[in-house]
Amino acid sequence: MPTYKLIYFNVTGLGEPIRLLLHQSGIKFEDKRMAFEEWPDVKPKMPMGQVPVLEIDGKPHHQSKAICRLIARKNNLYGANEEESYQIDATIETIDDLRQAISQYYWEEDPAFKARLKETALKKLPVYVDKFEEQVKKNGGFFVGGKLTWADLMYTGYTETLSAMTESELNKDHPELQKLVAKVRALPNIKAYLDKRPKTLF
Ligand SMILES: N[C@@H](CCC(=O)N[C@@H](CS)C(=O)NCC(=O)O)C(=O)O
Repeated sequence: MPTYKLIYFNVTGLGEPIRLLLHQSGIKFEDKRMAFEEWPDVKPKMPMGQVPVLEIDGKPHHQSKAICRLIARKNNLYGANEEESYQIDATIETIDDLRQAISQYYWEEDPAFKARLKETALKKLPVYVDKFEEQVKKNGGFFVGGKLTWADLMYTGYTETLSAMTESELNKDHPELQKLVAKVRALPNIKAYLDKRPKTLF
């Protein structure tokens, strides 16, 4: 059995979809949650100076979505055929476009630029969430193919981060998305993790 160690900060962010995928797949892993003060020492040791990084038998794997794909492919969470995998990829990239728009304004320090980025992101947000709602409704309560895939896990993982960053409930007035997230959070392995997960800012 390979050993797994996920290195990230003590937040949900880009690490959470990986944590959800590992838990859902029944893979035991060390969930290393660095304090921000540890980062200057760790950064030079990471492949591209960033996290999350998943070490598998000590070998570092970087880029969160590439890590998710690796786990999803091995654990039947990446669609039944190439077309479904494409649908999952397209969904993931769209969800991530929204995350990036929100995260860019959240972390921006220049007040004027932050306000411009925020305006753009908050215009995008309802359009995207409406589309996601339609997609889940059309696909039997999941993003793709009427069954659980890593798109559902990623969206669930990002829901907390994006709600915290925008200081609003991401899925407010979107019952299909609320049901999807509740369903994912109730999966036995995921629920067991969420019940004992450290409380964090986001
Ligand atoms: N595209 C990369 C982005 C990684 C990234 O931006 N990581 C941030 C934390 S969320 C980071 O390491 N920040 C610290 C730094 O760049 O020094 C991924 O998805 O893994």
